[in-house]
This record gives sequence, C-alpha cells and structure tokens, in this order.
Amino acid sequence: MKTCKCQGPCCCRPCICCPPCPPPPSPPTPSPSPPCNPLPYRTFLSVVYDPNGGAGGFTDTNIPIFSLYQIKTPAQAGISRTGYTFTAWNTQPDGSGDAYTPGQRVWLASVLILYAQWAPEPPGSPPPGINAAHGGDAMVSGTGNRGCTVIVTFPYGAQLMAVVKKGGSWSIALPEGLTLMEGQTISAVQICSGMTESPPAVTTVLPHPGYTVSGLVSPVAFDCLGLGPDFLRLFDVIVELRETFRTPAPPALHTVAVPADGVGLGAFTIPNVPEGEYVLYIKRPGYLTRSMNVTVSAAAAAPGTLTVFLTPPGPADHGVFNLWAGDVNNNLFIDNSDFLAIMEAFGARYPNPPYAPNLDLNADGMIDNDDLALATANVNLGATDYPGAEDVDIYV
Ligand SMILES: [Ca+2]
Ligand SMILES: [Ca+2]
Repeated sequence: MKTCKCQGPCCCRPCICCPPCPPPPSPPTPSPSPPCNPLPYRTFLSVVYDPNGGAGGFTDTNIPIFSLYQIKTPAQAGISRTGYTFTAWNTQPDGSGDAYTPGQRVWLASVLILYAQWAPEPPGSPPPGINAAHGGDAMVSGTGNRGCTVIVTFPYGAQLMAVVKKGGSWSIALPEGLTLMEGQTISAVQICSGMTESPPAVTTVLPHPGYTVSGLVSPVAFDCLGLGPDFLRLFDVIVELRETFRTPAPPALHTVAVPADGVGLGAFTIPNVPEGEYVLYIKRPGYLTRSMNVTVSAAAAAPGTLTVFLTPPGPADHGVFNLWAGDVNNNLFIDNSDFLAIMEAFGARYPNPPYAPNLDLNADGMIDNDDLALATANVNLGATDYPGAEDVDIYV
C-alpha cells in the first residue's frame, strides 16, 4: 500500500495522498482572569511596617509564602511617634482595613502592608516640688497642684502617697522605722486627673541642721590675799557635750576650748547639735569638773539657736557657777590627796619639773601658797556640790 507523506506544513492545503487535514485547533478558550494577584506565583513575601506619621519603619522580607508569621511590635519594627501611643496595626492608613495586633500569628498568603495606628497621649502632669529634707526629719513635704496625687519614694524603696491640699502643699510622715540620713535620696512624682505621671523630682537629704548650743563660762573668783575676790583668767577651760544614753560612753560630741579674754567671761559655741539628751561638761586641770544635764528638743520650733548661759552675764552673778579649784588629781573631790600633790611640787616653777599645770591653780607659773589657798577654800567639796548641778531641760 502506497503511503504518502505530507510535505511540510501540509495541513494547510489538501493533499491527495493525505487524509484530510484535521481542522485547525480552536484557540483555547481564555479562562476567567485570576484576581490580579501575582502572589501565588511567588515563593517569598514581605511584610511592610509603615510608621504612618511616626518615625522609623521596617520591611520584613524573604518570608516563605503560607508560613505562620508573627506580627511585630512597634519597638521591633523601630517605629515610634512622640506624643502618641501605638494602638494597633491596620492594613489601611486610616484604620478602615483589617486590624492586627503585635504578636498576632497569621498565615501569610500575600504581601502585607501594615500602617501604625496612633492615639494622642494625654498631657503629662507637672512634677511636684520637694522641700529640703534633713537627716532626722520626721516628715517630707513639698508643693504641687491642688487635688493632684503625689507619690513619694523613700530610701530603701517604700512608697507613700498624699493629695495636694488647697494651698498647694503636701506632706507625708516617714514610713515607720525609717530614719532619714544625710546623702540619701527622695523622689516624688505627681499624677493629675486626665494626665500621665510626671517626671520624678529628686532631692538629696541634707545634714541635720542641728542647734547651736552656746554659753558663757565665768572666770574663777578667789580671795587668796584677803583683799576681795580676784578673777582668774580663763585658760584652757574645756567644754564638752556628750550624749547621755549611749553605752559605752561615746567620745565627746563637741569639745570647745573657751577663749581666754582676760578677766571677762569665756564664750563657747557648739554648732550642729541634734536633738537629744546630753551632759555638758566644763573642765579645767586642777578644778572640779562641772556637769549639767541638757535636753535639746525641737518640739516647739524649727531648728535654731539654743543658748545656755552657764553663768548669767553680769558682775552680780560671778561666782555662782564658778569652777572650784583644788581637784588636782581630777577625782571629783577636793581633799588631802590634792593638798599632798601640791605640797610635793611646792616651789616648782614653769617649765621645770615637778611643775604641772593642774597644780598651778592660779596659773601664775609657780606652785606656792596661792595654790594652797585656793584649794583650802574649797576643801571637802565634790562635783555634786555645785549649786547648778540640777538638770537643765531646754526646749527650743
Ligand atoms: Ca581630788
Ligand atoms: Ca600658782
């Protein structure tokens, strides 16, 4: 059987030896256009984070299609906006699209453009004022806006709050058991209605201002020549203030050498004395030590100046609170042991031994009858015999 070959693209014309050409294929019927979405043909997607008025922005790329994707936070996307608070992500800038929340997981099937949604922040409260605080204070106070709340953070973290009063002030008693000390810090914030918390106001605790204890020490009167009282110059009179209720006894809180001013009174000033119970000592070598109990309290007033007149000024008062000469061995009593010590150094002159300042009761550089006369005048007296030995309670 003869076969026939069709030559070339024969199917366009009849060929005797060929069977009729098949009809040309009909053009393919176009299928309905798919949604204009090229994504099914892509392998990787991206998520765009738009600050939408804020600062920053981020595009997350190379995300496999149909993978589970976690929406980022504004911080992760590096987006912020001053004066606004982030509320959500949205596929439309005006928030009319689909909303997404940070941390939400989605199956990603298409490019996602997320616009940050913002809400304006309420205005911030003004910071409060804190008055100067001192060591030992029982209260902390300050200023603020009437009706606002002030929250104070004390040393060691305790927090207490107060409402600002009508006059624009606030005050808070210290937490129980807390004692303010120099160098500690106190901070306070203020919160007013409809406003956010203020920035903190901070203050550093100052030293306790204390009190000034001052006074006058009388010169020592004697009459060793029988011609009326002379007055001993005030050399080396020491004033000490010691806390009473401390065991063991602390060193003197303050020691003041009273300046010599001829025959006048010796003035002393002890600054920065905190409230408390004290014993005030007045000492001079060879003389009976004098002591007084002193209470310093701020119950009635702000810290100020406390004046202790150990000897009220004026000639009529001289001698009332004098130091008594003769206790050369400083055992708080004038007796034979003191006379014996003076006699053993009798005739000695400064600075040659056995001269000693505690034996030279009139400070004339010589151990002689004047010193014996001074001791004799006070023999058998003890420190508790001072007329001013009673307690002195002083409230300022
Ligand atoms: Ca003595
Ligand atoms: Ca003398």
